[in-house]
Amino acid sequence: AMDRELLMQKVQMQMSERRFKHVLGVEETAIALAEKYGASPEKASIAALTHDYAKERSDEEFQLVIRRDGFDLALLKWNNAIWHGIVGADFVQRELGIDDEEILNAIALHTTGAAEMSLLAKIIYVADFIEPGRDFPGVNEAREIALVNLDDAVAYETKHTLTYLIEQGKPIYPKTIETYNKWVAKHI
Ligand code: DGI
Ligand code: FE
Ligand code: FE
Ligand code: FE
Repeated sequence: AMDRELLMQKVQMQMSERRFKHVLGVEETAIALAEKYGASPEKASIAALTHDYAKERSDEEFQLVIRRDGFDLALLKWNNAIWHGIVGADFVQRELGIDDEEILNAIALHTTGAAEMSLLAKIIYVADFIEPGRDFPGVNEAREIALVNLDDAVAYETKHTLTYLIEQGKPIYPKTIETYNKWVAKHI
């Protein structure tokens, strides 16, 4: 397997300095959460370093890969926000040779979450939201919750993101709604 230094170089080459700084913030946060909640810090590091690997690829490249690699063609109606995680995991596997299914799944789910999430997937989802470079109303509350209960942090982030998307009149990807129903909505 590739060492961390080489992986960092390969990731850095794919993105702006600003985004790379975000990635390093997600890594630092994900390792801390892994240590706190009993996940592998090595896997947290790899998943964090690669979670936005494909974010600066063109729409045309995503569309080509969705058709070529057998993704659900309903994805073609969406955009980079949704593609860079779900389809981005495929770029990480093919171009970086990362085959760990738990890491690939955490990358795939990092934007939308899911009803079923591994500990590592929750860590990457939350670390992406609270890394030190993030600055938005509510981020400090999210950071405090993440120190206490990871599932509560998943719920807080999901509600915050969905509320923001709805306020902006954005379309909601079905998996985002599944995440809301599982982690936020009260049982009937
Ligand atoms: O890649 P990052 O900026 O670090 O963060 P991210 O991958 O969590 O989110 C990328 C964008 O995706 C962010 O602007 C919020 C947006 N997003 C998340 N869920 C949905 C969504 N956009 C739409 N339209 N629908 C969703 O369900
Ligand atoms: Fe992302
Ligand atoms: Fe996120
Ligand atoms: Fe990110």
